[in-house]
Amino acid sequence: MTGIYLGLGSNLGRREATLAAALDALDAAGVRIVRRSPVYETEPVGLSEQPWFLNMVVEVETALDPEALLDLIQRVEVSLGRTRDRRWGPRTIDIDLLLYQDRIISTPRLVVPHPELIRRRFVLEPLAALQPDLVLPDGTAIAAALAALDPTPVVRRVAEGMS
Ligand code: A4P
Ligand code: MG
Repeated sequence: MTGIYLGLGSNLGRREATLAAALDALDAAGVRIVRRSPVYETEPVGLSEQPWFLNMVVEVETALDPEALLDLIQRVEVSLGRTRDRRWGPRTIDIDLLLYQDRIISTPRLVVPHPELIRRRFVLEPLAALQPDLVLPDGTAIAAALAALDPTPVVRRVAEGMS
């Protein structure tokens, strides 16, 4: 158990292939993918007039500190064609650093745990699928956070090989 979790999302282009390419790129850079959640198809949160996302969460092992891991994540996003235009808008790939063990970080460019994590079913469902008994550094049990969320926006598991 490494306790470092990344959230991945894609809603443009070949979404499933992009998620796979992101994991390959992380692995090639020395970030070992220890476990991966199922892939979920999710209704867009924030800006609703955009395609549905594929989302997943992975647990990784790395010697990189949180800032260096964020640098790498951003390089991988750029290498996969991510352009930053509209906040919450459509993107080929978005990779968020959700949790770095029990670290609490708040700098201008990095906030961990990811501040939206607790409010987002598209993150909590895959995270809970990987680690149902996970407790955040502030003591919040993610199972309880998930149970408290509205059923919408919709999150549904993608059948293996069907996307
Ligand atoms: N940043 C700070 N903390 C972190 C962190 N823990 N992980 C900073 C990653 N980045 C972090 O992010 C903006 C800045 O956040 C970065 O420069 C970094 O220094 P970004 O990826 O460039 O921009 P963004 O993703 O458009 O904005 P933001 O606020 O990160 O949006 P979110 O929260 O990522 O939301 N609906 C569904 N169904 N599925 C989705 O995946 N994603 C979003 C994007 C909206 N709606 C969605 C989904
Ligand atoms: Mg982001």
